[in-house]
Amino acid sequence: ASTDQPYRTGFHFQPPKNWINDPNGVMVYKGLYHLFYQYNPKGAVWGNIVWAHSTSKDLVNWTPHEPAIFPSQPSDINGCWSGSATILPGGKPAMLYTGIDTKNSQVQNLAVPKNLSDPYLREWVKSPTNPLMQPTAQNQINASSFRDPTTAWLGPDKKWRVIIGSKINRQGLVILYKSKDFVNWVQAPMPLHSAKDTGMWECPDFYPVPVSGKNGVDTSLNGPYVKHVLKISLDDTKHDLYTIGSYDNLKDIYIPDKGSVENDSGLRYDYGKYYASKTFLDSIKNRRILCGWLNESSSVADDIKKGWAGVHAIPRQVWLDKSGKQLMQWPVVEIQKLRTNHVSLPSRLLKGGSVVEVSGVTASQADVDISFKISDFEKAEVLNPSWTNPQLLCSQKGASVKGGVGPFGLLVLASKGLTENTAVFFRIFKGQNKYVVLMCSDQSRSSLNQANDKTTYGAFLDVDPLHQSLSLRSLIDHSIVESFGGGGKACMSARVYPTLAINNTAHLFVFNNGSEAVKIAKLNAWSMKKAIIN
Ligand code: DQQ
Repeated sequence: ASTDQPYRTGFHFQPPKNWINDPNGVMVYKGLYHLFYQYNPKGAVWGNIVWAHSTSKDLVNWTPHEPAIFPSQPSDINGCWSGSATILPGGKPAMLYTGIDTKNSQVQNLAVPKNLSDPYLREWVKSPTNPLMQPTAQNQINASSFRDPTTAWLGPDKKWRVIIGSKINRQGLVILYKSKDFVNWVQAPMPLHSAKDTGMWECPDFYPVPVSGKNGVDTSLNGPYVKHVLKISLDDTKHDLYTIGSYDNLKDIYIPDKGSVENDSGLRYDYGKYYASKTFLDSIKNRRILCGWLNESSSVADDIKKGWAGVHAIPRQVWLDKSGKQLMQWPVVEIQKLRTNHVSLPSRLLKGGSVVEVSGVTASQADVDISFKISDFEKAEVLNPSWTNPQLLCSQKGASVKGGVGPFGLLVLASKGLTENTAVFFRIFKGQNKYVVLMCSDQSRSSLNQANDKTTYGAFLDVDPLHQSLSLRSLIDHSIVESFGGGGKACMSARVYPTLAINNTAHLFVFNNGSEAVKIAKLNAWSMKKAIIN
C-alpha cells in the first residue's frame, strides 16, 4: 500500500485492479490450490463478469493466470456467474456455473479442463450440450432467480446431486438436480430445502462436518458421524447464513436441527461484511476451508478513483464446535508465516479508563491476538431482556460509551490522537442466569471521510467469561479489520478507510472504557510481511 493507494492490502487476496466479487470453483488440483473469482476485466464496478483465476501452493501467495471461463457460448454470452468445482472419479475437476444466456435467462453450464496434465489448468472447455439446466414453461423456474450451483455430491444410488439457489415469490429455496453422468441433469420433485419469506438464496453451499474433531470430509460423506451444514447468501440483506442439521439422502431433504433457524437472526459466518462464500475440501491437509468476499464500504466514486473494488477474506478452516450448535472458524495456519516483529505484553491489569499503546509492530499490517480474564463481575450492566439485537446494541453502546465490565478491547488503525480508530471490543452483561458477552466492531470513527459506510457490527459470543478467558484476534490489513472472538466462535470483518491512520502513521492500542479493571492474560502482536499476490 503506497501513499496514493493506502487501502490496497498486504496479505489479503486481490487482483492488481478492477472489480472482484464471489470466490468460485475453489479446489485442490495436483497439489495446487485453485481460486477462481467473479471479475470485471473492464472496470472497478460490477459488470462484464468472467471467472478470473489464480493458483497457490500455500493459500497465502498467489500466481495469476488468464481468465479461465469467459462468455463464448449462447448459454453464457451475457456473463459467467458463480459456480463450484466437483472432483469427479479419477481426480478430474468439473465446473458447474451459471451462464447468462442470449435472453438474459440464468442457466447452468459445465466446463472441464482442456489438458489434465497442466497443473495450472489454464484452459477450460465448455460442454457442447450447455445449458445443462434451464428454466422452462414446465418447471416454472424463475429465469432471473436460478443461479450458483454448489459442489455436487454422490448419493447412495450413485447419482450426483447438486443444488441451485432460487426463489418463488418471497420463498427462498435450493432446487435439487440429479445426474448419472454429470451431463444429463433431472430436477428432483422437491427442493432440498426452502424457507418462507427470506427472498432469493444466492451461492448455496452444502457439506458435511464431522461431529467431533477439526478434520474436513468429502462432500459426499453422510452417516452418524457427521452433521450437515447448509449455507445460503441472503440477497436481501447480503449476509451469509447457515444452519446445522441432517441430510436424509433417501428422501433427499435437509432438515435443520431444532433451534437452528434460517432467518436473518440465525447464525452468520461473519457478523460484519462477508458474502457469497463457499467451502472446499482441502485434500492436502484434510480440512475444510471457507473462502469469502469482502465488499468495499466506500462510495462507488471512490472505488472508481482508486481503480479497484473487492477483496477476499483470509481463507478460514471450519469445523463443528463441541456444542454441535455452531461452526468454529479460524484463519488458515499458513497465514502465520507472514508474522514478523513479534511483540508481547506481560500479563497485566488494565484499569478502567485506560488506553495503552502496543508499539513495535506495523499497525497498518498486523496480526494481533489478545486474551482477557475477568474476575470481577459486580459492575456488569444488567442485560435488558429486550436487547436481543447485538448489532443494534453495539451501535447504541459504541466504544466511547462507558460501561461496567467493558467496553474493553483493541483500537486498530488508530491515528495518534485517536481521532480515527476502529474499535473491536467486548462488553459483559448480567443476563438471567449467566453472563452474556457482546462482541462489537465499531467503525463510527474509522475515517474522517464521511462518504463511507461506517455501520457498527455486533454479535453475542457463546463464551462463559466466569470460567473461560475471552480471546480476540484481529487481522489488520490497511482497509480490512477481520476479527475472531472466542477462538473462532464469532467472526466480524470490516472495511475501513482511514485518512490519518495510514501506513506508518497507524497505531494500535488496547483500551478499557469500563469502570471495572480487566486483566490482559496475554497479548501477542506481529507485523505481517507482504504476501506475493497476483
Ligand atoms: N454474484 C454472482 C451471482 C451471485 C452473486 C454474479 C452473489 O452468481 O448470485 O456476479 O454475489
